[in-house]
Amino acid sequence: KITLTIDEQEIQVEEGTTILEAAREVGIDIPTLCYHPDLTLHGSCRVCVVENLDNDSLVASCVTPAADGMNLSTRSARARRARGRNVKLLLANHPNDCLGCDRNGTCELQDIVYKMGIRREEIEPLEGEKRNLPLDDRGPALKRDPNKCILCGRCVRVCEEVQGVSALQFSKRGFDSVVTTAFDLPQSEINCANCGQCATVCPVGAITEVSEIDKVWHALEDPDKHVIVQTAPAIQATIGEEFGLEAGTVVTGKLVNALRKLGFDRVFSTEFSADLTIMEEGYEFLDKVENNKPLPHITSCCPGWIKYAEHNYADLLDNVSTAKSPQQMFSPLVKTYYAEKSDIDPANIYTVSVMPCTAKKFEKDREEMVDSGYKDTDAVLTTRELARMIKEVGIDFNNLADDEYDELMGKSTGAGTIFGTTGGVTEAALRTVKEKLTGEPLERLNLGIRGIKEAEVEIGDLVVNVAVASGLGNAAKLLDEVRAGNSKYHWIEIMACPHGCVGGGGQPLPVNNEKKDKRAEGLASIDKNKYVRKSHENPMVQKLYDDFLGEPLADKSHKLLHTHFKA
Ligand code: HC1
Ligand code: SF4
Repeated sequence: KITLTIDEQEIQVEEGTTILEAAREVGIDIPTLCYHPDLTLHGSCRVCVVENLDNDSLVASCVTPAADGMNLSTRSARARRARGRNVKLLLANHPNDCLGCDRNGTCELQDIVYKMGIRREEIEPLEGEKRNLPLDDRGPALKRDPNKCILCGRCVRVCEEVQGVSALQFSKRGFDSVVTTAFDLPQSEINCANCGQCATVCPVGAITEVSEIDKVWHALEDPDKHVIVQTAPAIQATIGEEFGLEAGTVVTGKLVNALRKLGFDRVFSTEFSADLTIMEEGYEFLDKVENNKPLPHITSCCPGWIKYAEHNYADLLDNVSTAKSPQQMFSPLVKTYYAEKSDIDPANIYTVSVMPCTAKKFEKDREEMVDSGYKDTDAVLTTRELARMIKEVGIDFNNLADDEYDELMGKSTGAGTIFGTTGGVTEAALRTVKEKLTGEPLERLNLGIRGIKEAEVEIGDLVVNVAVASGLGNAAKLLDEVRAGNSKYHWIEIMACPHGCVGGGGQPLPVNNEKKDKRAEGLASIDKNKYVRKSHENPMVQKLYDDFLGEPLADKSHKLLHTHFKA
């Protein structure tokens, strides 16, 4: 341990601790912008400078290690002036159109300006030329406004270090510096996975999702449209954050009630089709095992991972399940099965999904996603977008009574719920596979929550080696082994976002790993408390097979629930 003094407070910290971490340990909050707890250090924005009283110097606290005997001030006039000046210089070159910005209210720059008490008249003398760069708003999932970018590099780092995609880089120098794509191409035309991790670390409104709020209002206001909504598993443990609740607070009933109040005609759950995915994918895996087909079997429910695979691991696409994601199984069933049962013309049905994910916006626009004879999913709202709609009409979310999902496609099991966290798909699948093969229940696997996890699962005489990766950088490690022919795994689950969907690109901001852990715990608690926890026991899924689909992997299931991927 070393001893140092910060703001006249003597503290002891482990060697190697930065000044910023040391200060935070004793509750001193130094502002930061380029710093992010889950990324490597950068030290470029200089918003975290403090004064070293020993040698009258200013140091960036996020990148400077604390040293024994140091005497620092975070609040000296010199430190405050320097931080203020650095923030004002950022503002002098910023559009400052907070009122029209997606991040109004969750912007880290706005928050710092508020806390520092910076006033407009202090910025005006510094103002010079502003950037006037074109927006990249072609989507389909993400849009970039380089004029709002403060060059903190957090998006560049997450894309390279965590995702291993490197779709974004710094380009040019000085005033002309920008974060951009290769050859300045729109994000839709490059190797971007659409996972939106860049949007989750952006401190300002420079990278956000393409909004579909207007489209959804339009459908809700159209008397001829029958508007159906499905909610992804992860939403119920995260949307509460938008209304001031702790991360991981389970608000399923309030979520359903809010959607009814917004005017959706039916409120269903994607967990229903997550259970259905387990039936289809579970049988697909059993078929591969029983008939000695090539393994590992690799999951397909994450569209960010699928896009990444199409760019980087096209040679392994035959190992990837042909099962569509639960979102894309759900929507064609609405326009066929539900339409038939309810005697509604599918041409008048409008399908919306609420997803933690930006890649789902991309997925719904894939040209093959029209198996119902119509565009299967019409609109995808992120958790953040839905929260905005709820706030816009003044619904008092926290005081809503609990409501229940609609029948037919609203019932789900605990297996469907845990899809929303890394490891959940695998555990859900093996619950069903093991019971089908042996009649025995599966012990809890607990394959979450961070990085790569593996397990040996005994199913009768079989030993199934499973591996789970979240974050595309982690996925690449497993896939390189498969490619080299030295992977021992029979089953691999991949989710593009670290932690899986609880850490999705459309989730409430700001976020960090601790919050994601809590969100995952929230989902696990739902599964634990559910009476039915295995997909094959979902009565509504059984009814769907009895009344409409026939058997898993049969003709109709194949047409509506399976797909192919492009190399
Ligand atoms: Fe997910 Fe999935 S779990 S991919 O994370 O398989 O988005 O929550 O809806 O489709 O069910 C996301 C979440 C979600 C699908 C399911
Ligand atoms: Fe979307 Fe979930 Fe995949 Fe992230 S992990 S890209 S939220 S499906």
